[in-house]
Amino acid sequence: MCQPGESKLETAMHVPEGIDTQCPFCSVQCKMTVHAGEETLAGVVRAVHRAEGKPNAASQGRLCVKGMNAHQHALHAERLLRPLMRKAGRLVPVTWKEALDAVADSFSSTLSAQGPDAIGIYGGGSLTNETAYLLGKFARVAVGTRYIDYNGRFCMSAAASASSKVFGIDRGLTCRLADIPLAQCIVLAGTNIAECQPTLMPYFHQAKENGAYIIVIDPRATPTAAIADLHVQIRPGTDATLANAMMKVMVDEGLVNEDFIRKRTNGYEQLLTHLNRMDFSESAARCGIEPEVIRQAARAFGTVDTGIVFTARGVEQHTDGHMAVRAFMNLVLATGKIGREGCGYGTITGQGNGQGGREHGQKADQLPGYRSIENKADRDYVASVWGIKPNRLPGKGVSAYEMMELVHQGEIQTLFVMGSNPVVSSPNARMVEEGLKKLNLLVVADMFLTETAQMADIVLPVTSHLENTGTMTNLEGRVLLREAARSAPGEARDDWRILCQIAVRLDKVGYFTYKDAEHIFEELRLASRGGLADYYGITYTRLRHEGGVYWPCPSPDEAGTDVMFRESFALPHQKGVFTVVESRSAGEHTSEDYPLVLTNGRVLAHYLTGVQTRRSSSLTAREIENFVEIHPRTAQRWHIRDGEWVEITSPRGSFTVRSRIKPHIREDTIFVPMHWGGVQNVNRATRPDLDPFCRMPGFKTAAVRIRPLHLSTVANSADPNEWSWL
Ligand SMILES: Nc1nc2c(c(=O)[nH]1)N[C@H]1C(S)=C(S)[C@@H](COP(=O)(O)OP(=O)(O)OC[C@H]3O[C@@H](n4cnc5c(=O)[nH]c(N)nc54)[C@H](O)[C@@H]3O)O[C@H]1N2
Ligand SMILES: Nc1nc2c(c(=O)[nH]1)N[C@H]1C(S)=C(S)[C@@H](COP(=O)(O)OP(=O)(O)OC[C@H]3O[C@@H](n4cnc5c(=O)[nH]c(N)nc54)[C@H](O)[C@@H]3O)O[C@H]1N2
Ligand code: SF4
Ligand SMILES: [Mo]
Repeated sequence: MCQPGESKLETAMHVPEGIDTQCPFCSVQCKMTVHAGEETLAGVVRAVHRAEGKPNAASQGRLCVKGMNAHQHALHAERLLRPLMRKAGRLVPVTWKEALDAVADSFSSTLSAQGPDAIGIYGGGSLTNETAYLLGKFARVAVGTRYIDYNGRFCMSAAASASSKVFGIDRGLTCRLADIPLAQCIVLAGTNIAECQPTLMPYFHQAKENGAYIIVIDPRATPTAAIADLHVQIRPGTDATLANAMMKVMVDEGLVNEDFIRKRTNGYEQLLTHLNRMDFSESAARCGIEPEVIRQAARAFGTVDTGIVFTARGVEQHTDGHMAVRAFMNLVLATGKIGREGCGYGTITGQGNGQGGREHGQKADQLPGYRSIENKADRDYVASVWGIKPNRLPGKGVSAYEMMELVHQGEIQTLFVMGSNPVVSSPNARMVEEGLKKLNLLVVADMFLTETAQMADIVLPVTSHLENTGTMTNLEGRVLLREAARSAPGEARDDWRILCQIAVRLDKVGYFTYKDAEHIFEELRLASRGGLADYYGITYTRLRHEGGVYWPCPSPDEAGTDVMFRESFALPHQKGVFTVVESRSAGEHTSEDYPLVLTNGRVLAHYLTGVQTRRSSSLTAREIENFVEIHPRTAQRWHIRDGEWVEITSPRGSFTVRSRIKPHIREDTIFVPMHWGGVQNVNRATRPDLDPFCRMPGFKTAAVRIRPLHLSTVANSADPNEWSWL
């Protein structure tokens, strides 16, 4: 946005020639060089930039369309260049001093009137490790609140908690990307890699060339399913049942690895008892899949020597996400496909630093290095690194959505959001919006005036991926250094500096004195030392020299761990743990009023709530508005024509999108992307129910009804809001 008093010239943004950077979007973290140039169109000279992939271990030099255009949003004229403060109802530019003083004054008065737990801190998986670490320290030391959580709760909490329980440690992939071509069978469950991590596809193509059998489990025939040998078109919310049914076939047909089970695992007997009681045909019916298809999948995975199971949000974003992931982990343990080349389990992590962001203290129950805030030894250690008494560390808080509930209930009165747009990305978005309106103070640190920032009292402009330095940990657990490649536009500041400057005003200067991001990383190394996610052996010098280092890396002399669990698992008994998982559906029950299952996810060209990608002309041109994918027979049944506007309603609320009739989705299911806010926001209809183990919301199923918004329907409607989109 061109802010009042600024000329267009001041906001024009360029990059110096040939800058090296890293894509800010997904968890692959592709490296690239952005070249600056000029183009003359109709006699007008304008700046053009071109991104070129740089060789690196994960994407091997490839870029997808989002990466190729990632500089566009960073150079966009709507970048926030000055702090904004609400005065007489409007957000107006102010100096940093005024903005930060106001934040600190308000924090101080809330601290003395209501105490620290009236302040909530809400982080994100796009933040660097350094910022995520500092945000955790800021919450606990500068503010003293128990309430900190982050958007990764919506993203990977199910798989993260499952990995911790089953293997004892949570790293996205337990193997390397290089193991994919070595696998003879690959299960891709609820993961649409072709659109969400496109530069990884060649690993799977290579596996296929080597003869691998690929199973894709998805209610839709996605571009990823296009490479499948077997597409299991599952009814949403029934993955746990499916994995159990596959497990039963493997047991019944003797496809398990008895030796591995005996030596390396616990709990197999209980699992057998459970499977004996299970009705296979009933399970297949629940999943909406032919029994023979399940047998085929089980045999394909059970009869080969090497194989990998991958899950992502399709399996994980359910109220049984934690258990569904554990049911898939059973398959890996039972066949001994972990801890060696071409084998493993992996959750395809989502955001650029989805992995690192969950390791160093942004989570309600967590301290750096994946330490627990409830464990005495962990508290003592981190308190000693931070130079405080352990009893000054607050206890465990609540999950991201529960924080929004506390906001709504008035218990949290101040919210500080750094790197997230929860008004769009939270389930039951209407409740979140209502809650935020009640706050005494909402502070948002972002590059853009997001839907959440528009509601804020104070907006703090931050640097983009082109302008700040820090480390990001990709889906493989490989730590990568991304260095600032150009100076900050306008008055935008690095996130970590903003945190330090507020901490100083809260009289905590002694704990927040850093000269640069590396200085914070040096402290993070120490704070993580000896923890599960041990970064002690990693330094900026090494990262510059080696390109990236896997964690855990306990010493500067060690290479870092590529394939995990070769000898033992990270639990006290060193064994992997089988899980007895109930076979039931996690979906919301459909009814006469709400007869369809709504699931949701992503498209290739947009990223999350679209704040960044909708500001990229090349990306937004590919998808300009939201839509619903609906099967031709379902469309016919509900009188919907292709390309017309429809209203989708759940017990929580309604949203409006354009129809896209496609035969590649199940007839009982509709699919809507998550990248748009306002009336097109799918989260107006998603449900707030949480997984009891990890507090992941059940995003991926909601019972809904759909109706076309023909002109006549609208004309007859009593609700004037329905006219607004016309
Ligand atoms: N283009 C693009 N790429 C992205 C992102 C983005 O926004 N856009 N976001 C990044 C982030 S943060 C994340 S978390 C990842 C997400 O990556 P994914 O998890 O791969 O993405 P989704 O589209 O949410 O869900 C994957 C698939 O799950 C299917 N699905 C829905 N319900 C079910 C179910 O009940 N069971 C099964 N088995 N499948 C189901 C959907 O049809 C969808 O194809 O992508 C990252 N990469
Ligand atoms: N229905 C439905 N809802 C979902 C999902 C789904 O599949 N279905 N997926 C969930 C998942 S997996 C995720 S990860 C969440 C994500 O949801 P959000 O957390 O809302 O993610 P973004 O839209 O990426 O918002 C991140 C914001 O951070 C800003 N930003 C980027 N980099 C930086 C930085 O370095 N510093 C600061 N301060 N800001 C920065 C961006 O401009 C953007 O405004 O959505 C969840 N919501
Ligand atoms: S979006 Fe992901 S796959 Fe695409 S360039 Fe960026 S990091 Fe690479
Ligand atoms: Mo995510």
